[in-house]
Amino acid sequence: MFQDQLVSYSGVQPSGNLTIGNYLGAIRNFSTYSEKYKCFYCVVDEHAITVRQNPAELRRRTYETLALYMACGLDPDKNTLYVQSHVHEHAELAWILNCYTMFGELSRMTQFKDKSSKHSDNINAGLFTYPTLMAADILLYQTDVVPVGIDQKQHVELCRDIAERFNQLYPCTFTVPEPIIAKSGMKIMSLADPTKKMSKSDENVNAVVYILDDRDTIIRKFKRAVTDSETCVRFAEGKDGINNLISIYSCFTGKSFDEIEKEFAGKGYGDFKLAVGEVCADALSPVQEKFRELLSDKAALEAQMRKGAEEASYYARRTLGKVQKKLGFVKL
Ligand code: AQP
Repeated sequence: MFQDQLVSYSGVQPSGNLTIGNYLGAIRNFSTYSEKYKCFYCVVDEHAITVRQNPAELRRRTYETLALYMACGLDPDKNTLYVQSHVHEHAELAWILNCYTMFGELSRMTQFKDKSSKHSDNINAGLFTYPTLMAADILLYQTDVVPVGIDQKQHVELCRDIAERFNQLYPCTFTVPEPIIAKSGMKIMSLADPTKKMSKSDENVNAVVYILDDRDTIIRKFKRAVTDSETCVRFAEGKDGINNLISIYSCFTGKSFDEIEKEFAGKGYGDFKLAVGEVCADALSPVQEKFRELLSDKAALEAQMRKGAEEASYYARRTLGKVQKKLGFVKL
């Protein structure tokens, strides 16, 4: 909480083209907090470099991610939208929090284990300490709620532990945040391997539906989605592919799983996959249109980045100053 206002904070890495997992699990839910909360939504470019990025692509995706935030309905007058590397307090607080985070805690993070097995040639210290930078992001703004997909829950829980540990030593420093996991869309799975999370960095482009995929591509990808040898559309254990498609259809239509099973009773997987593709394409079409309009004005996006960074810095400076004072750093 900052000045009696509840705070919502979240971020997305510009580490690839954003997917419907990022959209349904996170971005789409961000705007639900705009009325009651002071909201900070960040493009976390410093997190992205924990795996190797092509500089030109990272730059392009940073603009695109900001434009997508706005295209998905985040009004920059009601939400502070900014880029992480424009607010240096994130990196400074992360260093401090590293000194209050245990090696064993970081070693237990499943994302570190997954990413180090995927990038075994580059298991760098940043990949290991990613969660303390994420804790700094959240704690700088005295955040109350963090809307994320379920894969980030473990990191938010570690952030809570770090905040509580710090508060015990230096009382009343940080607000202890709660992760908010949307009931539907919390974990959208890969279309090629529905036991795996859909990820923007997946090398198989057919496993992933990107927010900016055109209608034909979206429908083609859903038609090719891996399912099972049955034909009946029903949510059941062991039917990971169909369960994933039912969840996606439910997210886009608001229908319950029961309603969906009734709607497709007597129809085959082909009809169902086409329907999932169509509702997804219909929902993304206005987002894509708005995105193209926003991206065509780079100067306006840069003005937005500047405004967001100024707003965010004001809050970040206050928290970092408080922390430095409590630690005993000399202020000139
Ligand atoms: N498949 C998903 N289903 C639901 N939510 C998801 N999120 C990511 N994938 C899914 C949520 O999106 C937000 C931003 O994620 P991120 O960019 O910080 O990184 P991530 O969780 O590592 O996402 P990716 O797409 O898997 O990125 P890469 O491939 O670069 O690692 C988070 O709230 C996340 O939960």
